[in-house]
Amino acid sequence: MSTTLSAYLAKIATNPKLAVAASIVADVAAASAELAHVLRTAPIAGLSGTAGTTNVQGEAQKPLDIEANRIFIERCRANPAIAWAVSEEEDHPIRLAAGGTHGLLFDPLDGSSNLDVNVTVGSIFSIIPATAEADLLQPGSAQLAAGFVAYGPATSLVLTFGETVELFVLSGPQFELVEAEIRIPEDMPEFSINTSRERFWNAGTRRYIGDCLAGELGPLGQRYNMRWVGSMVAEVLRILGRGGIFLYPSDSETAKRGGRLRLLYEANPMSLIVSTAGGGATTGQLDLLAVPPTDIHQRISVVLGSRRQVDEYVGYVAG
Ligand code: FDP
Repeated sequence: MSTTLSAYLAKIATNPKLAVAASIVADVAAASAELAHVLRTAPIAGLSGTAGTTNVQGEAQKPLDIEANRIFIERCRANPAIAWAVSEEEDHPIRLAAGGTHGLLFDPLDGSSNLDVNVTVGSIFSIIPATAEADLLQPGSAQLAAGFVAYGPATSLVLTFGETVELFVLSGPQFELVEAEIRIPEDMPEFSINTSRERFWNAGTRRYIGDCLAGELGPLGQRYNMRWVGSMVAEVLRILGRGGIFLYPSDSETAKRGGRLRLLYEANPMSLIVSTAGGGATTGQLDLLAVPPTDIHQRISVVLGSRRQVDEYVGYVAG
């Protein structure tokens, strides 16, 4: 018999430390189910192209970025436990319930440059204990739950409360459990990096990818395959299913901003998921989950995937 997300969350909620986080996950899942429908019909509804506005990151917003953000925030407002919402699309944290105890940090629509070509996009979220605004700046190890939704051929929800990682798929109005206790396979020689940035890479990244490309004739002794969807949710979903390594390291062009990907609502939730599934997540130097944030929109170097490959990469960066 299948397990619904609601039944799964009801079980999680019997742990008093996670009961509130479970209720927030239910709201995120409802927002995602609504967004999945909006995405499927967006070209018919005229929600394509760009909106003519930019977000705090200076990136062009699309009508769907704005709509996804609206859907998420509307759901957040309905939950009295959410004191703060942080969104990629909002310059500042949004103050929600006065008596709230938790923060929800999210990227409502990640990989949105893929929208025009009908390739997988996603939502990424992180739930932390937070009453005061300053509580939003906690390292990833403080997360109570994290997850992402990939809107692809199926709408997949990957979820962790820090003990195990589960995969749910949207079926009609509800998510159903498809795979429990996911472990990242170790033996997939597959890397994922935007190689058009090679001239900006640091020496360690250059040597590591060079050795991947050398295949069975190089020091890594294996023939590597490459994948780059340009949508982090799709890359992480693939790694959870078959292993490999994903890299968006800080490079000479992005270094002044800290990197490309956002720490609080991209790197941290993905790192909790990957680490809980037995993988590794690093900046190259530091465990990603240990990085103390200084800004809600902080960017960071991200390398994650199968433990052995991530450890290998760290060795290359260390020289
Ligand atoms: P996007 O800007 O389209 O939202 O979050 C940033 C992100 O997508 C990731 O999903 C993706 O992995 C990366 O940027 C794609 O970067 P490139 O533009 O360098 O391909």
